[in-house]
Parts: sequence; C-alpha cells; structure tokens
Amino acid sequence: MAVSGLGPYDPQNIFAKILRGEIPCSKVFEDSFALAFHDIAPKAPVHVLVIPKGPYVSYADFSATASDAEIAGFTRAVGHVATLLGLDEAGYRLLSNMGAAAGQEVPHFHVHLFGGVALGPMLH
Ligand code: DGP
Repeated sequence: MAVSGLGPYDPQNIFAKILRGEIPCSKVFEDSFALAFHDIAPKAPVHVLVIPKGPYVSYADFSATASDAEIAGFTRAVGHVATLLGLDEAGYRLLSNMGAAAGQEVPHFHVHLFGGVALGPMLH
C-alpha cells in the first residue's frame, strides 16, 4: 500500500535490517508479533520503538492490511512493553508518525513509547 509518498515496503529499510539481525539494537522485548528496542536518539528518559514483525510501511498500511491477529498481537505487545518498563502507574505517551506530513523517517511502521518524565502537551 503506497501512502503519503512512502512508496511500497522497502526491505532494505533500517528497521527491516534490525528485524533480520543485520544491525544491532538494544532490545527491550520480542515476541512473534513485535520487537521493541531503545531509540538511537532518545527524546525522553524512556524512548522505545515498538515495531511489528510484518512488512508494513506505516500506521495506515498496518491498520488497513495486517491481519486481526497481527493487530491484536502488536497492540498487546505495546502494552506489555510499557508494563515491562514500569510505566503503567506514572503513565506514558504513544506516538506514530504517519507519512510525509508527520515527518516519518523510517518506512517500517513503528510506535514511539515515551516515558520517565512529565511529558509536555506535545513531543516529537
Ligand atoms: P520516525 O520519524 O517516526 O520515522 O522515527 C524514527 C526513529 O527511529 C527516530 O526516533 C530515530 C530512530 N532510529 C533511526 N535509525 C535507528 C537505528 O538504527 N536504531 C535505532 N535504535 N533507532 C533508530
């Protein structure tokens, strides 16, 4: 699915390489649906990226074309990562940049999880 100028899924994008183990990451969690790892340039004391294992370009692509099992598995993984990081009580922010208008840089769908600080009204 081509959306917002991102084009079709590029298997050479950086997160695809991380999923294949071709480049390292600081892993927080992995299951059959998702991989979570620390952002290389954190914008908060906790800044983790959660990505689905399937080849989805963006939120629009994932939400429209992933199976119900993938969507459920990924969504639960995001919540599990927040719990693992001890953020449930203090709270956290989820964000996904979708396409050119949002400045999405990596064309593999990902959710940013921010926490560990009192977050302002906007971030990222
Ligand atoms: P976005 O603008 O939503 O596409 O954010 C992409 C994020 O990915 C950005 O916060 C920096 C992060 N990032 C880019 N390259 C790497 C990498 O090689 N490793 C890790 N851990 N994070 C990366």
